[in-house]
Parts: sequence; C-alpha cells; structure tokens
Amino acid sequence: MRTMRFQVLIVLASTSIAGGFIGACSKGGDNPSAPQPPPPPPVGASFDSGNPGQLDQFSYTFAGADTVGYHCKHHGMPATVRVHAGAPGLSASVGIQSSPRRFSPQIVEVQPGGTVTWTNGTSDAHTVTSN
Ligand SMILES: [Cu+2]
Repeated sequence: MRTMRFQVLIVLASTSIAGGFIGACSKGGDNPSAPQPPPPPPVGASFDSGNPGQLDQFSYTFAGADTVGYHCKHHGMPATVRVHAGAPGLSASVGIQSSPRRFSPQIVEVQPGGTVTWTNGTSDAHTVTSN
C-alpha cells in the first residue's frame, strides 16, 4: 500500500496601513497657456448598409468633398462615390445588379451635402460598405 502525505503551508500576511494625509497645495485659477489637445482629424464618410434584401434601398448623405471607395462585404464589387462641387447634382442613384454582380454606375458623383441612394435589383443580399 502506498501512503501519500500532503503538506500544506499557508502563510497569511496581513498588512495594515493606517493614517492619512490631510492638506493640499492649490495655486488656483485656470491656466490658459496649458497645452490643448489637437483637434480631431477630419472624419471621412463611413457607412454600412447591412444586408438589404431584394429591392431594398440604402441612402447616405455625404457632408463634404471626398472620394469614397466602397464595396459589398459578400462579393467585393468595388465602387466609388466622388463628392465634389462640380458634380451634376445633390442626388444620385446606384443600382446593384447581377451577372456579373456590380454597382452601376461603378463611379457616381454628387455635390457636397448630396445623397446617394442604392437600390438592390437582385435576389441576393448585398451590402453597401465604405472601405
Ligand atoms: Cu454583393
């Protein structure tokens, strides 16, 4: 027969810190020369339609001049929105088509503040997702 022996050593340490510190040094007032955090970088267009089903639509309004690449998460389908003052108008439409799967037109232009509307004309689920 085999006998096993276990030894357990428990060390308990107890530390007590008592006391406190009272008192503060205050110079008061704001410091106008304190360094300010840098302004945030410009935020580009960022969107994701989710998965519009057949005939569903998705719209996005572009605040400022920009060139925004986007794609479908499921199939790639790269395309571009160009936002600039010389664009034809404040709205544009893009169809989502099949055979082959694509955004049409692949490049669309809209003026700053304008809205692009995508319409899924296929039976597949697609997304409209900024790169
Ligand atoms: Cu797709």
